[in-house]
Amino acid sequence: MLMRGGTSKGSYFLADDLPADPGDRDDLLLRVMGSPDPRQIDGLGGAHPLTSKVAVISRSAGPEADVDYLFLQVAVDRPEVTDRQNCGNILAGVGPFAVERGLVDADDAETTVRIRMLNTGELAVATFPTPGGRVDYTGSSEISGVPGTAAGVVIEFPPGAGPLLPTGHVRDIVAGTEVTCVDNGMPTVLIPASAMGVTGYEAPKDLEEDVALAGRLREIRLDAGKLMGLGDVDGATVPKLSLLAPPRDGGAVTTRTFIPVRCHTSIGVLGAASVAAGLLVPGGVAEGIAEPRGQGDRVRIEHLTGFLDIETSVEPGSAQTAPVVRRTAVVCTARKIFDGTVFPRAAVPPLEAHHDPAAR
Ligand code: NQM
Repeated sequence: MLMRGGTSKGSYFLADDLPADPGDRDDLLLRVMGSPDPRQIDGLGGAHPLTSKVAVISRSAGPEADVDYLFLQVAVDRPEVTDRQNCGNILAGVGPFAVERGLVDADDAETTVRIRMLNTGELAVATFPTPGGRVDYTGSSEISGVPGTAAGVVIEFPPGAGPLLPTGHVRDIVAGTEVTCVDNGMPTVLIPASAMGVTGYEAPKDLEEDVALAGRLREIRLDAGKLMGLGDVDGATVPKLSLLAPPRDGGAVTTRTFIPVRCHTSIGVLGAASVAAGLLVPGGVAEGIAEPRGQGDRVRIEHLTGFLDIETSVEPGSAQTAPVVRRTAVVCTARKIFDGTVFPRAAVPPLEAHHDPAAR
């Protein structure tokens, strides 16, 4: 099933319909999506990391969840499929897909699905309308970056087990730049845009074409990845890098987020949850840039195409104790676009002719 999840688009599969061996599965998914090819012309992928995504869903093995969700990022220009990151946007379609495929019985008005996110081991709880026991994708919820309105999918994230500040510090100096490394569902490095010599209000294209900026961001990512306990992140899609600038439209902060090479046209759900929590930690690099207080638990993250509201609260910690996230929630939307049979192409062509690092 092809679905829009939030501001991303992906192919959703039942785990049983894919090969059990991860190597065989990934080979099939590359051919399904049309990778490697900067245009993904011969597959379902949309030639951008945000539209080259896969969800693999099954009944949950454990009692604390209804379904298990594995997110796979299919690289656009390289023959690579990775489970090293989660995706909160594609997550928005998981509950509706589980009902559509009969993995979960729908209730009469709305249905709540408990989802084990296999990439991180964390749980998410999604609630969405199912009048008469069928998923209704229509509604009045609007999210920036998606035209029109749709049914809201309310997603609650119970507090995760990992530390909010994976380096143990509220600030670190990486590659000569002061940053805050944070993880509220997505490992993310917060960087003042001004420290990179940009305003933070630029269009993605202008930022992506800045070769000096790309070099500095790469250095920061490699060093921060080690400090965050992620090991060698060369070629990995995490950590994400969020450039921060003062808000311009009544929100808490403006962001431009690198995922990690292409610049996001909005922001990922878990990326935004991490930025929001990072703004609330006293002493972080967002101080003096962001204005996160004053709207209850709502932290409005501005981005290129609008904003994303994250509900989150953080217990600040003390000299002896680390800051802890109390709760995180978001309203997202999703839509079934197509349900049918995909015909994967035969074989992946030679790499060299298709290598375009900018398409990652
Ligand atoms: O952070 C893009 C997206 C994402 C991830 C990315 C996401 C999240 O917008 O939860 O949703 O950061 O690669 O789909």
